[in-house]
Amino acid sequence: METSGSFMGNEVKQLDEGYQKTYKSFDELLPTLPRVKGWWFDEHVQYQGFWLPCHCLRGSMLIHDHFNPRPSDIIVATSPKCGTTWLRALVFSIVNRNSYDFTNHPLRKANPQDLVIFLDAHIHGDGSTSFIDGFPSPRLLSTHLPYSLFPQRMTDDSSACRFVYICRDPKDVFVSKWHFANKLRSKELPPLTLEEAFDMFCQGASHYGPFWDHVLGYWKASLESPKKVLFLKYEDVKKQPWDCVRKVAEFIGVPFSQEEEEEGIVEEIVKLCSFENLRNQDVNKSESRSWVRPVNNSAFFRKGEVGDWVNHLTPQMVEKLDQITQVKFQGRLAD
Ligand code: PAP
Repeated sequence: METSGSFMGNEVKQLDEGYQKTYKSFDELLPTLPRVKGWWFDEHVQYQGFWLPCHCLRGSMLIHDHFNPRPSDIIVATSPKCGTTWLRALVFSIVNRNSYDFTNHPLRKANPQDLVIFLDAHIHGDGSTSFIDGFPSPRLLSTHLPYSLFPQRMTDDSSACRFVYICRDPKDVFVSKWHFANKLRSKELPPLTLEEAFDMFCQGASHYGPFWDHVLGYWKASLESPKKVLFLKYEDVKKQPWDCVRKVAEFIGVPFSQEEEEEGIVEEIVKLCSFENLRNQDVNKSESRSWVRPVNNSAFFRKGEVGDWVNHLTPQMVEKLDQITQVKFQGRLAD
């Protein structure tokens, strides 16, 4: 992975002074940070309490220094494997419900990951984030960055850009992440064992981990600034997807009208974005991938169930994870 003074092999000298300053800070900071082995191709470095892949630290610094938020921005956020694919699909179809016919919808032709771009890694070939400035409003973006790493101009109540966050039972997150890691891992490496991954997850050394601190950051923000951060749980969305769709629409300022309710638009959106429907679209069965997303589209649709951990974790693992969760959350996320 390139770091010093270049991006994707291109010199960043043509970028303006502000960008060059950020690249310089990144280059100087990187060797000083604690490191652990990544779950697939990269190392993770510890930055302000969180373990980030190196290229996502660079993304975070570029966003911090150069991203121009708009009041209409909607940022879909998770700790990895909590379900942005689903949430991206839901938010995209809620916002664009008047633009597309449900039978010929973009979600039938593109993976949700390509319709709502991943902010942390999606940097233009010249090394800048300025192309995002050209997106039409409302911009739908996605991130795994912890809330505390966003600049104040994005988290201030007055800045008005909004975050929709989804969390999930850490036992299911861990199992999902372990499967995903083994799909992404280079064939030259031995598979990541469940035990090895479990130890890293418990120690917080996983993508954007510790998982619990990530969740708590957004959860606290949602209490302090309920108009800025909407906090959802995967399990609740599974149980009552219609309620969630209405809640998200209201939160982002586009509630469903009486007429839309009567026409069954909420049900259409839930059906369109369901696991079974998305997984069965040709585009999501394909091997299509990109450099931002070096894994087949199909890898984002594994089981889509609540509680699959029972099929993978030993009673000792369950006890340990539950104990960590209890200590970290102290019942704070209970309904
Ligand atoms: P991330 O973007 O937050 O990293 P993502 O990759 O979307 O998360 O999460 C993947 C999980 O969401 C997978 O869970 P699993 O491994 O337990 O199966 C994936 O199957 C599930 N998922 C993807 N799409 C949907 C959907 N439409 N409804 C429910 N679950 C979904």
